[in-house]
Amino acid sequence: QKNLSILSPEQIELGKMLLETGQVHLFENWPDPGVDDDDKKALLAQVDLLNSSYPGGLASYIKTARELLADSKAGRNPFDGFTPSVPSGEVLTCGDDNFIQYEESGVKQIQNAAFVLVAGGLGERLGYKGIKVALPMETTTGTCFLQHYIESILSLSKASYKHAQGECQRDVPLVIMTSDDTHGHTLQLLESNSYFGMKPTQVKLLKQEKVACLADNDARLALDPNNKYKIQTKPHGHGDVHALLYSSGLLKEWKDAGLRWVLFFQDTNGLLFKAIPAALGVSVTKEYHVNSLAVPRKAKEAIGGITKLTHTDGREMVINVEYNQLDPLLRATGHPDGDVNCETGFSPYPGNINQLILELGPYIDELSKTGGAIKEFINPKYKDSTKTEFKSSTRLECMMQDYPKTLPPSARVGFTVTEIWLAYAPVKNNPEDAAKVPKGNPYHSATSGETAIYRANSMILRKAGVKVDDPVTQVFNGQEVEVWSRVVWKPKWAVTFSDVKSKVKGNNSVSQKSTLVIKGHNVVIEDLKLDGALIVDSVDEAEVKVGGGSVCNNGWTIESVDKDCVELPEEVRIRGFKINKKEQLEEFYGESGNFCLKP
Ligand code: UGB
Repeated sequence: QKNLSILSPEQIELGKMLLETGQVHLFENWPDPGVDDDDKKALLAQVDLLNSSYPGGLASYIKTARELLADSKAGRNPFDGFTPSVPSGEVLTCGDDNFIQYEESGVKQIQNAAFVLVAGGLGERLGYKGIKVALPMETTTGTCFLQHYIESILSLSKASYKHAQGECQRDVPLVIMTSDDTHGHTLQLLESNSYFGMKPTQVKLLKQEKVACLADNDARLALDPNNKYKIQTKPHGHGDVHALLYSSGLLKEWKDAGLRWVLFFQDTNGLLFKAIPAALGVSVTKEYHVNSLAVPRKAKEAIGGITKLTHTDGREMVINVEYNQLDPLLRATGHPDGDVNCETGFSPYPGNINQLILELGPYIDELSKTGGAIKEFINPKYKDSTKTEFKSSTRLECMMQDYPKTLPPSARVGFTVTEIWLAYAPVKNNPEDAAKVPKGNPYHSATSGETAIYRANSMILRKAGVKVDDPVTQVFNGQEVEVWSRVVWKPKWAVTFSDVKSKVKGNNSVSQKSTLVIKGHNVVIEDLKLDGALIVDSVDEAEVKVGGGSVCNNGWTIESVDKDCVELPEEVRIRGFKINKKEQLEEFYGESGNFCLKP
């Protein structure tokens, strides 16, 4: 009461709301006016931010938190009444006719699409200090994830324009969701690299805010132990992306501009864009409102499983069930062994890789009802079995793949499974944790993320008719990986399997020790025998034919490094190897015309 005089009418309203929602402790022990006034105002400014950045405001946050905390204390299962079963979806095999057709229809639609990268996570599990999108995707060229993503979008849109036939060619939008942890560095990375070739107006950064922490089962907001005028906050999860897109007005803008699809993707999966065109083709063909990209998943692997859930009351949904919930759900519903591999060597539940394709119209309709709020969950760590106290404060969390949970039964929700080697190699785990992953399960480390790029590109070349040697097995940072020829190409060379197929001709071979880097747009490889390192670059106007002979040199070797060697950059240490560039044939064609690189 005494302090009302120092607060604005808006702040007084916020204060009332807090008192009505059981948050009196926030104001207890406030000194008289004149003491700490700026701190008191700062607390209410923080409350204002927490209130305005949450759909429904803080009162709604506290109400939901109380309900979920009560459920958690009572041990109530969020899947009560639901029986899981294996859903059916579209299964794609890279390079077959079906895949090529889907790719073609997907590429046509790219210019009607907007891309959304969720990159607010700091990557605690990876233990890397910088932002993850700045990490090199592979160290042969040193291209970082963000550069690869942007160049892929630019090349896909260029390929899409070819089908536009006189329609206007629009700049495909890219939204990046950041957080306080990643915003500044992401902007700096973009600005210092001229947005990697995108127009700055094409890229929008939306920053997610953290949410208030909760101190106890009554959902009392937790104060910072070192500052009684500050509420503790923590990330709310990638599910925030829906509310942010909605409140930014971008969805409406896109709809008015005639866009039809929104594609969501994560920060460190260097393979993803190899599967995007075909997956979008599936959305177009099957008219899916929601299409999740998935890969075969090893039982208990730390990615969610796509599951069909059928309720006793008849409700049905196809939804991601997180890996820590799938096993108990299966055990509780007549599968005593829980989450186990079937005869294929994989879990029958496809693994969610959080690449979602949403049809914009139905997405806006749904968000107009929900404001983008996503079903949340809470995961308090209790001090003991009485579940009365927490070890540390907790908060509500939400996941972007839970979007379909509120959809009506009429919504067309499907998924598309494709090979792991083609679509999924995230960089999430630090070397120590990766080395502990059970044999046969993916490491999801910087080591496996990079070697997966070489494997995928080599396998694609093989499918396109190139003779690529078998890989050798090597151990880096305690992880056994296949080392294939280091084949890397820029998206401007190829963004689809058909692109690759049309640019490799005749009899080509690549030995295991080789490195092949293709940077130019119109480069055709024909009758090339490669046993060493070859790097070809050109301006877009040049037509270059490479081949008709052998390239043989000492090449670029892949060499182990000690992960604890502090002199080495962190991005090298976390993969456990470096590329030693000994000898190469490197050519750049800087003007228009036809050229032949005949070794
Ligand atoms: N992210 C944000 O942008 N904001 C946040 O608050 C948190 C994260 P993680 P997670 O593909 O392997 C997901 O931490 O959440 C971004 C799926 O839930 O890497 O443990 C962050 O920057 C799971 O079903 O993953 O697991 C990153 O880009 C499975 O699909 C992205 O969100 C798993 O990913 C994911 O964050 C996977």
